[in-house]
Amino acid sequence: MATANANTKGARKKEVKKETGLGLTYKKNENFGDWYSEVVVNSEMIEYYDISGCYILRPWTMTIWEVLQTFFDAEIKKMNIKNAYFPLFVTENVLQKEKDHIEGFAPEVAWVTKSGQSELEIPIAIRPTSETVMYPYFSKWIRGHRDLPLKLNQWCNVVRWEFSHPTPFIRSREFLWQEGHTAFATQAEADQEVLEILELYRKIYEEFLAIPVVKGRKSELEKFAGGYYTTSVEAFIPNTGRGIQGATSHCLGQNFAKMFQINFENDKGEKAMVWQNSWAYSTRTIGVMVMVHGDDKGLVLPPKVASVQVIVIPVPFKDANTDAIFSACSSTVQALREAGFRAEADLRDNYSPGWKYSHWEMKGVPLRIEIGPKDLANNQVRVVRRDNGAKSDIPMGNLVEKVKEILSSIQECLFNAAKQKRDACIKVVNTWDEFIAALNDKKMILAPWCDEEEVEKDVKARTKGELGAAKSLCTPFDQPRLPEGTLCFASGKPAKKWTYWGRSY
Ligand code: 87F
Repeated sequence: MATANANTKGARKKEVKKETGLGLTYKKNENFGDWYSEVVVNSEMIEYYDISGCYILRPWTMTIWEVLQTFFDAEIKKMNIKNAYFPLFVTENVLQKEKDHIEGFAPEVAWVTKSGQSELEIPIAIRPTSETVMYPYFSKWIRGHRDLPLKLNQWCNVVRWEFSHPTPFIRSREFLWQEGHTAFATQAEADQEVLEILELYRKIYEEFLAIPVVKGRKSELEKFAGGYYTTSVEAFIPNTGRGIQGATSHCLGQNFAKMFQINFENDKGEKAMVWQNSWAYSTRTIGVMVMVHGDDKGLVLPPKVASVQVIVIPVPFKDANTDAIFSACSSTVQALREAGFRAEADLRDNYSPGWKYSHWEMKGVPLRIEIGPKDLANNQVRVVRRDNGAKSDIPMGNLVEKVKEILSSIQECLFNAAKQKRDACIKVVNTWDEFIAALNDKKMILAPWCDEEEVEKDVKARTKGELGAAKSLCTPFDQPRLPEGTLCFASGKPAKKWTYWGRSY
């Protein structure tokens, strides 16, 4: 009986999907990979393209990117960082200048070898990152200490010809990012900027995308090989049990200054080398947001980044006054827009209210307002939250105030829910056996570590397998107390620090 019932329910659900094109085939907890692909396409964020690893970013995506861009761009301008734009192409000669560090990356570099039918005399690379593009000009532009600091940022695309499984936003062959490149007279100034930028990245994740992150330092093995030290914000995807590097802020030290001869005359008249940083966040941020907040109805957008924060839907009923309902919807949108919200009405007459509910739920709009005859008569609107489905009626007179309250509550609830889930995935371990058990249990593992490169290599080797090896994610700045005599979980030597470990993207 129960089975038959479930079957009819299933059949009905499929029918609805066929009729309306709405609803997801996959469940987040059952088939995460397919669920993710379905969500990014059905929510109209992404369209697949006929080159593997390349995706069309549709307006629903780009408006999110623009919100993050507007915030970050204003913040770095306050820090007196200027925007510039350098070319997409780089010659082999210049790219090879960085050969020590480019070595590992070389297979990912894409080349232009032809124009029309004729071979180029020298092939030209497409930037995978812009150190080699920019730093020859840093060398030219920096002469004396008065030319410092030089602080540039560019908003651009980069190409990395990945061979591992491509995933929209998370691992694509072309992506959008900002890359900041700065040069200072002293290490102290560089050190300070690394942390200031990292704090902006934390804000992007926690305050805009409602995703908890850990700030910390990368191990020697995981840092940018060309740099001096790397800091990052690390997020976690509970469904896959994988950590994900959210953004990085590097102190490059004087390595590139040596390579590219970026020298200056200091205030004592001596020749000195600059200290450099580089830092970036990319459209990957958006993928992490989809993975963390999405549910079986589709995308869930935090209000602060949602292209549409409030969708207003008319609910006409039989012989009720349809015109009055539609005009109430329009004036509601107008009032919300005047108050600074991103609001829209869906007044299309070829879709039912029910279809519209599902459609905007799929697209993750944080708040839905329904206006029907009863609401009109009572001078109120019905509001429904996307995050928890909670419904309430609010008097028209309190509209703006209430919507403001509810949106900030949604923003807060999304962060708290994500944090609770993430925290439930954190496992503190002390021994190798506990480590392996936690790894199999898809945890983000905090373990005491001796901080030796060979030991990290050994951890990788010992955990190699189908799901990929475990590696260090970061050493959190916020360190729990390390009792004296604590031993490394992997080597048994004295531990120096607590470090996060896990599988990762
Ligand atoms: C792929 C191909 C060639 C990463 C690559 O993180 C070179 C590279 O240098 C490469 N993938 N990297 C490291 C990028 C380091 C650094 N660049 C500026 C950043 C922040 C922005």
